[in-house]
Amino acid sequence: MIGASAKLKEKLTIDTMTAHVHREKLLSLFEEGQTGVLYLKGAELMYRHGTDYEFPFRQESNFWYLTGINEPDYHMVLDLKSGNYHLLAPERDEHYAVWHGKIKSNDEIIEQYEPDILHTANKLLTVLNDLNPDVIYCLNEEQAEFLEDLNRNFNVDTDTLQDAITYCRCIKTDGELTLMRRAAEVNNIAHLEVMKALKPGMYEYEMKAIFDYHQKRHGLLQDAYSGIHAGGKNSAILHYTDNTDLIKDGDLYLIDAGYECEGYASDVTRTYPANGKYSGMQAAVYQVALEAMNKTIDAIQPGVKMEDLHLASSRIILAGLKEIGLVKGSVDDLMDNDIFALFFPHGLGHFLGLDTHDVGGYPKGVERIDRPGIQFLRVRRELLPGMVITIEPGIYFIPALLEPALENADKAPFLNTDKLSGMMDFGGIRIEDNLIITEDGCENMTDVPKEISEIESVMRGN
Ligand SMILES: [Mn+2]
Repeated sequence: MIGASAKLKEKLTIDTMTAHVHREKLLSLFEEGQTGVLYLKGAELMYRHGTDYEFPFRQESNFWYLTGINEPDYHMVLDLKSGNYHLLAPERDEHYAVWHGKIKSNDEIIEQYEPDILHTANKLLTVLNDLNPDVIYCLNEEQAEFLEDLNRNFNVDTDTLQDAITYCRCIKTDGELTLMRRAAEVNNIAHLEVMKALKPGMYEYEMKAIFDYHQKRHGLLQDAYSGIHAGGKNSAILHYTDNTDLIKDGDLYLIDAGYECEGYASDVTRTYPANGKYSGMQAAVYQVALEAMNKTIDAIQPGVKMEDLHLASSRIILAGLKEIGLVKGSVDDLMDNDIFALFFPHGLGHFLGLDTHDVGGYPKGVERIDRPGIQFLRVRRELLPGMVITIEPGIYFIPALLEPALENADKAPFLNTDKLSGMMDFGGIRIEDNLIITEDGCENMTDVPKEISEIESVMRGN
């Protein structure tokens, strides 16, 4: 562990080469001879409810992807004709230096970010007027309005650019994969430390504090999403983020958390017993979720569709629950009656990248499947090498779903009422890893114990 920590000290950034590769990739989607410019507005600082409390700055993902710049108030223009990358940097005065520190010189900005031409942001209108584009491609209506406020005569297109960048971001470049592996590597360490630390009588927020500490001491400062630290029945609340309750002996504890490395997310979930030993029913249900996990990962190949993986893992979950005696009937009948959605009501996984629920899950023209459970699946397309996805099957005992089902004449015949009515405080189990799709399967970046024997061994201190 000391060796691993030492190795992680070296700081990684989206280097200028990676941002350059991303711009070239985007430009290659436009036909030769096509004219016009691409315009992107970087993010601004955000404040809390009109006060001077600053939220930590986090660049807009598409802008970060194309520039590697994680500072506020920049703009970029890519000229399709010349291929020139114009960067517009904010003008900072001496007051800014007093409150926020040193102002970068133009030379420093050029050296760090390597634009073809650097301007100040107040020259945006002049730059665009000089380029005189027949069309300006921008990301959304808000940026279109910003441009039209500069000059009513601009011809602005909001359809093309978002699709083009989304297409690029679905297949990760080598530079991106390096950052994602680092985010995963630190997450592996933080999840293991939390697993070692858990004892009955700790509060959920103590687990969060331990998790956050291990991310931050390795230089990852921004959480990728609001982490879930859920004891007992809170583990069956899919987006539980209060993290306020006491974790008791006999409870399950579910942690779903990850940080970003230079914007690139990690998103990992584990579920284990507060007292270090799964009870009989906890172990039985956990083993079903784990089997769904392991078999899904084994089935991953380029060309496989996420919705097929989702349905296959739903079958495994139902077969396992039938084995334990929680559901009744043939797996085919259970599937036909959507019983899986009562226990596994979310999607099997999602793209991961600069956003935790990364872009591109639904290509144009592909709609969500109108069916319980799978309607929330965030990716519906064939997997291809270079995509990064999460796989996260779960089994939950959610009173809001199960109690009405036990009263429902169509669902109740498939459910073991005696057993299930005693499990409304059981909570839920989710296991989630982060995978890179490769030519012949996948690379699993997540290396946190998930077999029952491994977890119990870690929690015993062995
Ligand atoms: Mn996830």
